[in-house]
Amino acid sequence: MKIGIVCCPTHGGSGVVATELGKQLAKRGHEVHFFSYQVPFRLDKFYPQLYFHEVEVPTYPLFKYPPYSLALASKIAEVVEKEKIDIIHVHYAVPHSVCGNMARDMVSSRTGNQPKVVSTLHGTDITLVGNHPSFFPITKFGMENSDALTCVSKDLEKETRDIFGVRKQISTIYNFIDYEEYRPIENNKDMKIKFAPNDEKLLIHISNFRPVKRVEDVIRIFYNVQKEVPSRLIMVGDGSDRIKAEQLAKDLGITNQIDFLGKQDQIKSLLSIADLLLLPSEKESFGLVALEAMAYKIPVIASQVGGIPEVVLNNETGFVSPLGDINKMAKDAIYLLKNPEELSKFGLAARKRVIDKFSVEKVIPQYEELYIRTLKGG
Ligand code: GMT
Repeated sequence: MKIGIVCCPTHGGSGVVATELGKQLAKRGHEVHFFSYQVPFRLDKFYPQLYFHEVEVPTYPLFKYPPYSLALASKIAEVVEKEKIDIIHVHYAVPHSVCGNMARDMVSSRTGNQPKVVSTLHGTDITLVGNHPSFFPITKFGMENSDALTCVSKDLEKETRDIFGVRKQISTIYNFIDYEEYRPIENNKDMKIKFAPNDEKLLIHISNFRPVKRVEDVIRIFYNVQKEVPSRLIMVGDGSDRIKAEQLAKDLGITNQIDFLGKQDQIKSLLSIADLLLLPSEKESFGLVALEAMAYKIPVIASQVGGIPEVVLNNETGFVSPLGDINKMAKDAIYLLKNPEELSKFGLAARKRVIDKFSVEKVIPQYEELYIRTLKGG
């Protein structure tokens, strides 16, 4: 098949999933065309069968806000017509669903060909951005006029129905990971020593540091943990709440035990040395970072929100707790860190769960089947 993929190119789960999907589809012999305003950061080398189309947005003094969505729709239509693309697969509903619809309708009115639009909803496009009154009607329109809709968890599927009253079929297709690529590195001592010179336990948090990630909870959990277990914390990412997290660490007197690394393209080597992932988010439709950690045999301490319990099995691959229950999260973390056998049992179960349920082999065929069904009009 010839597949167009539209996504956000920056750090963030939806762009990562879209890019990894494109790479896997190309590996399986499909021709894949990416559309965005810059090369997605995970398209880090040359892949045969894979093309990138940059969307250029001209500025003009009349426009306070350059119309990216129009430029995107035009670019998709131009390339879809020229390359005879079958499927336009957009990731993140805002503004991509409606751009995909516009492009499809432009191609169809010019050529009579009818490419199909698949929209994958990722989370904040439904729960935070898309349901803002400014975007609600167009997000709903974009979804209802897509030829197929997918969500990354059952919980997000329910939220989409509850918030938008979407009645058409929605398929839940879970996020996935190439577990061969994300595999624990034994003996990564040189790396570990940089962060834990005295062989302390290492906790890690990776996110965009937006309010929804509750990074101050991460610091508070760690504060309780380090009182009981010699440990250090690695904070990866950047965003509006980083400053609050840094200030809190200072107020609690634990700055020396925390490394704020900022945004990192390569998280694999960091995951390979961590013992636990902290993910106390307020909302999380899936929690891709939990999957990445679990592939590295890292148990996850998370809040029981959104799609997280579909990924992290409580008391098996980690612990999920009521939102904001810092004391319980710290207690669970301490329990695992003080019991090496439990820690490694949870770690093994975590990687097994990734292989059993969220592997490339399990998930990519679900997208291929959906494309085929959609092309047949089903
Ligand atoms: O919140 C983020 O980390 C970014 C956001 C995005 O759209 O890039 O992530 C959303 O999509 C990811 C990939 O499907 C999910 O794993 C995240 O859980 C989801 N974020 C939220 O729902 C808050």
